[in-house]
Amino acid sequence: MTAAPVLTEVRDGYRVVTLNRPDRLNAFGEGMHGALLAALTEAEADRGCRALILTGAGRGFCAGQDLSDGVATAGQIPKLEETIERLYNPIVRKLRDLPLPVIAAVNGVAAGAGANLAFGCDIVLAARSAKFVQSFAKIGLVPDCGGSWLLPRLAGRARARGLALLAEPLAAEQAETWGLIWKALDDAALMGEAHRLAAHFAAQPTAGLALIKRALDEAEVNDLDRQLDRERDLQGEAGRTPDYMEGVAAFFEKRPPRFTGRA
Ligand code: T3D
Repeated sequence: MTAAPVLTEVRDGYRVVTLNRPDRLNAFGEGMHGALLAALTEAEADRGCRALILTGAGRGFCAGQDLSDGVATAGQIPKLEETIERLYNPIVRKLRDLPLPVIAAVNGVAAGAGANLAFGCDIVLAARSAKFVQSFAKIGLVPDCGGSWLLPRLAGRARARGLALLAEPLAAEQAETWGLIWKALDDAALMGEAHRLAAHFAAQPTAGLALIKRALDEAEVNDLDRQLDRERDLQGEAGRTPDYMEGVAAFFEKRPPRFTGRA
């Protein structure tokens, strides 16, 4: 029996989604794109799920597309645009739209689509031994999974071009120094910190956090005037959540807040 390509563990208030093809460094093979999208969609539908950890089984996080899938077989003309539209883009859009914080726990190498999948998460933690590789240039492809959009915004023009054109591995610590990820951690500390953050988020005002995500995403394309309008509207929405009332009440009553999250 073949193992499920994606595993989901339901914890108290959050979920852990694990890419599970360790013998291929969790490269995206047959069935894995759909399984990941389904895991994210199920997390979204579960109102008790208030944070998500995305990680990889074994020594890698994700090596991008499985290159042994036969698509590049001599004599065939691949239509990669179809794969991207059908398999990758829905995952990237779903990750962006999830109304809860997504923590990438990058346990090992993240290459190609795997690197950009990680960069698309809200909080990126990486083991010190992990590295990020924009492998695309090595095989004549273009950064996908949102990479061409994310890289210049995360790293700036010069570093984005260096990373994408040279396809050299970027060590986790360098990625932290350059602002591509939140934190590089000792390998043994990675999952503990990911669970600590997820448990923290599971007790926070989730609807408000989702509005923060939306505000920051929209700011990437808005000018200041448009963004001020959006802040007005999003703040209006946030102010109508029960968690806003609870947060203010807890402040004045000098007690910890009891947020209901996605209620
Ligand atoms: O095709 C489309 O649909 C378009 C979409 C494209 C999206 C993309 O992601 S394109 C980019 C695809 N990914 C790559 O090009 C990365 C290829 N892998 C590597 O460069 C290296 O494996 C790593 C830098 C990721 C890690 O190197 P290392 O030395 O730590 O491990 P390794 O020995 O190279 O790999 C271990 C095993 O995993 C090995 O198998 P083996 O020899 O033990 O049987 C290797 O072949 C396999 N593996 C690693 N990456 C892939 C893979 N098998 C299939 N596809 C992979 N992407």
